Amino acid sequence: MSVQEYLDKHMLSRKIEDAVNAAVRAKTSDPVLFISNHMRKAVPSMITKIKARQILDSRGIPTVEVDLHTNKGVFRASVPSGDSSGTYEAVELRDGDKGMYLGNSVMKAVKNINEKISEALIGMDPKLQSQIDQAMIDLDKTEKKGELGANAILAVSVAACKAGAAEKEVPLYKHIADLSGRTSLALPVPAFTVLSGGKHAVNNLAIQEIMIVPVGAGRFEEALQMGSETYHHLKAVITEKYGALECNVGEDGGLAPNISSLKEGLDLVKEAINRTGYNEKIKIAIDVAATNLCIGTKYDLDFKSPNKSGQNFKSGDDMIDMYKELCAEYPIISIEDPFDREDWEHTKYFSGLGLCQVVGDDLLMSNPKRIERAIQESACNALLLKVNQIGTVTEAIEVVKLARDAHWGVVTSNRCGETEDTFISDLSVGLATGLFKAGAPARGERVIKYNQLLRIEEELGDQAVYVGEDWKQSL
Ligand code: 2PG
Ligand code: MG
Repeated sequence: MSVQEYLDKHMLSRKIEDAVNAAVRAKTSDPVLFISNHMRKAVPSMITKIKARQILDSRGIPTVEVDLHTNKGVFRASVPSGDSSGTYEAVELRDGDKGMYLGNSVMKAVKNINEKISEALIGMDPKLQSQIDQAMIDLDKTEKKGELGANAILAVSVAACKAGAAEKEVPLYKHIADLSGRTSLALPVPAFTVLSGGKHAVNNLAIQEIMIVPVGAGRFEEALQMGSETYHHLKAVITEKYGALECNVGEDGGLAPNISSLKEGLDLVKEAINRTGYNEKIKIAIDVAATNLCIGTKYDLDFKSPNKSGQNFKSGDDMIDMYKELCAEYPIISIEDPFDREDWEHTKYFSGLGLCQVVGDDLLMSNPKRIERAIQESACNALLLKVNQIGTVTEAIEVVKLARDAHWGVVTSNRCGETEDTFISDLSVGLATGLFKAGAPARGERVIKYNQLLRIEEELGDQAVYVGEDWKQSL
């Protein structure tokens, strides 16, 4: 659109004249400020430009970043990426040209934003999140966003959400709460990954994450302190037991000593918690990511060992026995993906035992159809929300509603490949999800999300509510 067309479309020449006359009538001492304030109200809110680029994520792998311009400013968003991906997940568009970033570049997704998506969204009101998201879904026309790329669509969706908040002059978490029809906000309980294994770390531990969950903290700030102190105590415990060389970290910042059993890891974490003195206030959560261990109908707890002996294969029933024992011995409150994503029977059975919260990550892939099935079959009782598996802010809000209507818990999650974006922190507060996992309380791309929650808690002041012991069924 040319400048003249833009002015004509919004009758701006006339509005500028009105603003000048109003300034003269008001005898203002600062006519420029007066006229610009006047015009800000007169000019309809709209997206004026969208510019995407390729940046690197925390693993050094390309991802998409976008700058979305409106009359209020420039709003930036970037998208994460993870190890787990599956048939039901929205498509992450990668170029596949082995000569560029080993096939991982995302220039097609960038081009889709700079051309097709820009053309469709320029002129739209950034406050109208669902219309913006729908416009991209319509443009894509595929079920899993494979045409434009969910990485392209999500970057724009998140940037638009930030622009919408600015347009309304409210904090992002408040705008998100409004979009979902909520009035109450809550600071989630963080689940800090302190020990890493699985595909996230180079050690023999098959299980992906052992997390500490400070449910007994009074405020988020206190929870963060508990997380950080436990992490550092754990480093000391590992150093004493195995030597400092065992203190390398995994992709999400969790410590990654070369242990091979879950029990060994849990003992280390238990010892670290004991040293903090917080004891009962800190519980434990696990992400088994069992799809990665599954071979046929068996689970290989040695799946990373170079000399696989086949001695450590477990059946689904053996896994259930193992979880039963661990839940009796350690303060485990939540287990994520205890079985393969297609092993509905064992997941369902284990969930029915009611030993702890059972979270569906790879099981659900944040996909509404999978979630509906899991609700119907009572296969699990919590959703792991990964926004990039679904692809738009609107759809993320919808799946959280689905989970909440079923009285499930919700865990807002990061990905192993993260960026400097803190959107999920605001999302978690706006949707009052009970738990929030963003990796270790260390490493920039992880702490940036926890630090944002600190700021939100400070900003909310007396109004801040830390979910604490109510983590399971947040407000
Ligand atoms: C998970 C996530 C985050 P990834 O399994 O919960 O830890 O991992 O991003 O590799 O899917
Ligand atoms: Mg997981």
